[in-house]
Amino acid sequence: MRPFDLSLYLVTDRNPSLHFPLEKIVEEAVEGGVTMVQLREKDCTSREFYEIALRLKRILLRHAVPFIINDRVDIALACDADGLHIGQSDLPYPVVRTLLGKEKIIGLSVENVQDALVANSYDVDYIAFSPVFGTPTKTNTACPLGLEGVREISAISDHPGVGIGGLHAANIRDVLEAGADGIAVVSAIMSSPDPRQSAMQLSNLIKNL
Ligand code: TZP
Ligand code: MG
Repeated sequence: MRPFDLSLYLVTDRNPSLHFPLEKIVEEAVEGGVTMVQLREKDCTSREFYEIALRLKRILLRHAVPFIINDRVDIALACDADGLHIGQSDLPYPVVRTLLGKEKIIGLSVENVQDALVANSYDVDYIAFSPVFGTPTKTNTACPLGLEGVREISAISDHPGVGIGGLHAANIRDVLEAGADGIAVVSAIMSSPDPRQSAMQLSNLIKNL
């Protein structure tokens, strides 16, 4: 399996990317210090998803940053991504592992302690605490875990975990101190007028904790 570093994880969304094309944001973000990228597309055709995936994969290979697909096992296989991220209503983890094989990185979102206990019975590569805080970027989420939820889940989880949902420069320290191993962001980088600078600021905060 490709080694991976959860510390600053960019999850893409073209909707809040007000300023630049996706490829430019991703490239600048990795130059600014993003350690992992997940392509998350909810409103496009399979063909478009696949073509975007191939373009991002090329960029991320040059930067040696792992490339993860959200939800779609078929797209992950078709573009030979480094891994897949699934949630609680996607295909079950054991099915996804069988389809992708043991060399791929698989992440699983957990929404509560029960999900995390189930994840302990799986060889998932990481979990996501989802969501840590409420966020306009994704409104159909479970009830936000808050810092207390991150603390509770990281205390019982056997897997490394990344926080997602409403995270930005002013609150990432709290989330890491609550037990997360990394920070996943959408709008803090996708909506930034300077994605490289925003990634650098987050990266420096994380490194200097
Ligand atoms: N999953 C849980 S919250 C979320 C996803 C994809 C969106 C996070 O977006 P933002 O802009 O970083 O709050
Ligand atoms: Mg999903």
